[in-house]
Amino acid sequence: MLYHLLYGLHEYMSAFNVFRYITFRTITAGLTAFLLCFLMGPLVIAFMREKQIGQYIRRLGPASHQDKAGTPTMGGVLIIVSVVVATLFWTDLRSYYMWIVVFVVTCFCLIGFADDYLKQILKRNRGLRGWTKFFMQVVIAAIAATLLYCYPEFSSRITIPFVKDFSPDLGPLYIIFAVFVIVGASNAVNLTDGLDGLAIGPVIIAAGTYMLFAYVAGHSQIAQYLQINYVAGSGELAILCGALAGAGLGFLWFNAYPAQIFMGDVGSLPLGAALGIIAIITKQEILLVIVGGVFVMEALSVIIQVGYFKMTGGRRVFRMAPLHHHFELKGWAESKVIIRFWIIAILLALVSLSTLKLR
Ligand code: 57M
Repeated sequence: MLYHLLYGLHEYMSAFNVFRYITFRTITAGLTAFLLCFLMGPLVIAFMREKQIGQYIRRLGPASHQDKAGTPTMGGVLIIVSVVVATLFWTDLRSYYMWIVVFVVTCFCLIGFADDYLKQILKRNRGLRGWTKFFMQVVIAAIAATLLYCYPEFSSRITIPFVKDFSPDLGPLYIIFAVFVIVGASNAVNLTDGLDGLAIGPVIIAAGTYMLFAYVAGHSQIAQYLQINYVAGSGELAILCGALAGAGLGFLWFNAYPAQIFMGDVGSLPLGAALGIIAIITKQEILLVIVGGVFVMEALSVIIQVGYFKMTGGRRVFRMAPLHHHFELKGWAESKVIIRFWIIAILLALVSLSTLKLR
């Protein structure tokens, strides 16, 4: 909205030309989202405290987590509102891709909200049933994937990291592939969200990485120079990624150890889904396994643990899954686990960026 308003003024004053640039609008979107999150944070925390929307802590976890009982939760609302508002302020509202991402983020946020509402507000023992939640995620992801597939400018080719001249066309199978990426990413971020700042840190890093990929994929000359798939219009997603990173930093201010608020499913589900759909649109789908390597590690630890547990009738590979609990139970301090996982996320982001050259 602000983009259309302010850029429109360039006819009267040339200084307003600056709003034409994606780079400039990415910065303004990041700052807007950060400020919204940062300024609304204390109000949301106070509101959640007053309404007693505090986290229930399961007994079987590491003992240190019992001290977290009652920490306000559902802070994801703060992140998603900030991202959506900043995006609508600074992107070109005619961008088809932007609306697809906003659709996915909003719907996954509502699924997370329903789950949290049952658990945290109605104080039910469990939220939505696992399969109900999964089915809703698949339906939303399938709608988004179909809308993309039917968009004439969108290609169903996938990019294989580190491989130059091979970009297979999946045809209609691309829809199934995209659903897998979106739903997988959403649940992997949800599983990672078990220590203060553990999920939002790598989300910020991944958003920053995809901000660069969205920019280069949407720039015909740079895309041609780097020999990557050119996606006309994906540059607007750089602005959305800037908003994601900005809102993430604003939330981290309060979620940093010791956390004053948790994001809840209302935050973790849409954040993961956002990374998934952005990876798809920018044609860096498989690379998400590296960019979001921390989330993959956490999800794999659960699959291995549960699989082995069932196969052996109760034996475990890790002291506890997801992986962060394993290290906590080995005696690592919570902040050490968190910062080490962030270090891994930064290194993986650098490896991912190297694929722009190494092929
Ligand atoms: C959500 N959520 C946290 C908070 C957050 C299949 C199984 C492995 C599933 C898994 C699971 O349910 N994971 C999904 C993990 C919870 O956080 C809330 O949930 C939101 C995210 N969805 O925003 O609202 C707890 O995490 C801690 N936390 C922080 N700081 C934060 O910033 O400290 C969260 C955010 C919070 C708080 O303590 O209460 C969660 O862990 O519940 N299940 C598990 O993770 C359980 N693992 C398990 O049962 N493992 C077994 C299986 C696999 C065989 C095993 O290894 O033996 C663990 N969950 C908990 N305690 N709470 C077990 C220990």
